[in-house]
Amino acid sequence: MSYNIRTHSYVVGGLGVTGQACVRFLLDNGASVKAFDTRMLTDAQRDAMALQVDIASSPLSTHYFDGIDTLILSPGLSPDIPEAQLARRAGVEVIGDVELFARINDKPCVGITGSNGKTTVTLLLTHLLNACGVNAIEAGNVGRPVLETLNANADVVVLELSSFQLETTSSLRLQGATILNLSDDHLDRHGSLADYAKAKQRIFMHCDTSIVWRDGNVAPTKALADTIEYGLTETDIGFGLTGSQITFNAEPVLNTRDITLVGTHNILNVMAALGLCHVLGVDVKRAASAVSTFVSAPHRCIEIATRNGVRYIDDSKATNVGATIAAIEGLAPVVSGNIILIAGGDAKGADLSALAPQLIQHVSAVIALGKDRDAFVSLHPATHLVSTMHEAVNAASCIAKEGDVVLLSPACASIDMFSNYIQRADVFARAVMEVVAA
Ligand code: UMA
Ligand code: ADP
Repeated sequence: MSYNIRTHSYVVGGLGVTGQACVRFLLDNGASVKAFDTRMLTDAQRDAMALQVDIASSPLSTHYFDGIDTLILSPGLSPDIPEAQLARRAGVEVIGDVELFARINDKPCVGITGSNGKTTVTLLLTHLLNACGVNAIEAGNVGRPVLETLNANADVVVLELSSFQLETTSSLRLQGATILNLSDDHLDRHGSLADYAKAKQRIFMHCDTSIVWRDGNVAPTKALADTIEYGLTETDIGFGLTGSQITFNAEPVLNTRDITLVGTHNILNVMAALGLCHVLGVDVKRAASAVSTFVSAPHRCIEIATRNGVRYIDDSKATNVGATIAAIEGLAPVVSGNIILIAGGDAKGADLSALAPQLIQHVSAVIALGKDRDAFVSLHPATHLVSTMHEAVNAASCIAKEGDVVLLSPACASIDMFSNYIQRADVFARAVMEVVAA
């Protein structure tokens, strides 16, 4: 370990999953550390964390950063918050946990970012590598804090990286990396799509091979040693699609019938994961043979019930416009009736009008709820405004006929009405079960 933690003194900003992992790691390695959370923590929360450090709340004293070398900021805290500005004025460097990981880690890593599909590709790639005998572990935005992989028994670390994490990372070496796609998201934090894209591009700063969607808007803006392209058209180079056959350098590797995930976006996800397998020296055909045994993470276009020929689909993880477009386009070709969409929530500053073409072409009615529900009224003539998820499910089931799909794919975050997308999905599922049982 050439970067010596013991000789540095740290402040950890934010005490969620990331912050707690940082404090534990730094203490375990003999560093000097204290922490702050800009929200007022209760004694019970402090006790639950069981962290043996001094924890401050906002506002921090003017001299809080005296004698400190490094502020490790949790991804949910913007580098522009007053506490980070105070640190910078005191000459303290501001980094994230992924940067600290990058300075210490010696395992091969690959990185995955994008507006949508990160978790799917991260988990799929980890599954494929393990199926091929490579001991891989997933970490990052997917949920496991990256520092927890440093002592893990693994040959490869598969990193899901959010724009928040990339913003505070500058020396991460990656054998391969991909920006899967880019659509409006987190604009309330980044300000503009251009700045959001700039944060995502940081994944390629020290990367050997990029995996690039041929028809996307996400190629690296800097030259890399190597690139593998993929897309849904026929090609002799990289990944392509000939009929239902996925090819790699013109060789058939997988029939799309063997992909259990719904929608064409998931064919792209499979190609991206196979591209990263190739970068890691794993035979693509062998990896492809394990795709059929991958089980998707919940709340991503999963059918949860059927009643009178109406299918109810939970895509609560669709927290932005790009994901909802993918769900509608993926389902439209396989739905015999209409799609009735339940959507709305906190649009995070995004322009929802990008949804209009898919709504008009493929959706018979929109049931809108949440903070930004009114934005749907101008996008579809049959928009019904409701106040609760139960009302939404009841309204949708009254409209639905045999062959239709009731799709929860909100295009918005859930935090205006629920604690997270999982709770939103749970409330949806409960309401659906009531309708199904009635
Ligand atoms: N806090 C403050 N001030 C604030 C906001 C938060 O002090 O203004 C404190 C909260 O009181 C809390 C802590 O910060 O104690 C929460 O920190 P955090 O928001 O960074 O969340 P973590 O629990 O550390 O989880 C983070 C990621 N969360 C975010 O980026 C918002 C998790 O991604 C990730 O799984 C985890 O690190 C492990 O790496 C979640 C996420 O929503 C899934 N990511 C976004 C997304 O996918 O769209 C980017
Ligand atoms: P992320 O981790 O980037 O949020 P997930 O894999 O959790 O991505 O999927 C989030 C949402 O995006 C789900 O609704 C899913 O159906 C959709 N999705 C998955 N892959 C893609 C893709 N390649 N393009 C567009 N939407 C996608």
